Amino acid sequence: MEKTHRSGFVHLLGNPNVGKSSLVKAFCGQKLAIISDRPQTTRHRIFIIYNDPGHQVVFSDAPGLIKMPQYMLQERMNLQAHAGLHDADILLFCTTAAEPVDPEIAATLSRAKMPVWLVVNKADLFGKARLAEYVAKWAAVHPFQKSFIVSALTLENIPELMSSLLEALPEGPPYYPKEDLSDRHERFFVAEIVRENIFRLFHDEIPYSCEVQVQDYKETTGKEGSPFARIFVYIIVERESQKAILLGQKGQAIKDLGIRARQEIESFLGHGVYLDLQVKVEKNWRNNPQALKKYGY
Ligand SMILES: Nc1nc2c(ncn2[C@@H]2O[C@H](COP(=O)(O)OP(=O)(O)OP(=O)(O)O)[C@@H](O)[C@H]2O)c(=O)[nH]1
Ligand SMILES: [Mg+2]
Repeated sequence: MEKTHRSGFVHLLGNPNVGKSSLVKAFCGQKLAIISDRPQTTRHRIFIIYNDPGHQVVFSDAPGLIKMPQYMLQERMNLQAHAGLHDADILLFCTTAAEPVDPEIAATLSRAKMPVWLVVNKADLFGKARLAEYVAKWAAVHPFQKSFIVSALTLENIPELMSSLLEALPEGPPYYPKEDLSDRHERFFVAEIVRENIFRLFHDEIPYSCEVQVQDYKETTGKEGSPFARIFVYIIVERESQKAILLGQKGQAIKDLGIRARQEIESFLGHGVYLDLQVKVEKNWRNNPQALKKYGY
């Protein structure tokens, strides 16, 4: 008799910066979604797929909830954050003990049709008593089916949460080919790696004003016939002053960005890369519906 196979969608909902993308990395044992120490890093909902012989979990990583959107891009990000409320098998409400217990979020959770689990992340940063108290506060406003106190950093309780997920998923065939790691292609992750490095190298509003688009991606062969890619990327900013900051004095800033991003793209793809970065100004793109559509928001 054939062994049972379980599969399903697990959506991560929560405030910005609580560690949703880091949790997906911890669940899957490898990093695909970008992570930074600043809020609003994730902009698109993406599926990251965990596979083992008996299971397929499609994790839906999404932007954090933005309470008062300041521009249209943030409104689109909120739509992405909520999208999993319609189609997930299990909803993980992700938070940390530093986040307020928010009645607005509790109301959102109460509308979810699927089981909702509480995941209190960054346990490494808080004492046991404070964590227990925090879980009790949330339990008083929402009847979570299960609660976990975890750390995506130290992996505390991550195996326990993961095995509970595997057990809870419905029986069924895989949704994606078992070798797939994501619903997104390499081009998407290449652009994300550039954006992640913009978060690391630039401050204030700069990372929030940038959109990164792969313009051309040519797979060729390098020396001795090894695979090689020539990748041309546009970084779109809203103003000339932002372009000047990205370029830096004598182009030094963009050069540093290019070196770091190329190294990471090479290790992601597993082969050599030529990376060309160009900065373009598209005034007010974050509030322009056509631009947002063009950039996939
Ligand atoms: N100490 C500690 N830091 C963590 C933990 N999990 C994530 N972080 C850090 O928290 C920051 C935010 O992590 P992300 O995974 O980007 O958070 P996110 O919820 O995906 O953020 P957005 O995409 O902006 O909504 C990063 O600096 C992570 O390294 C944890 O368990 N402990
Ligand atoms: Mg994220």
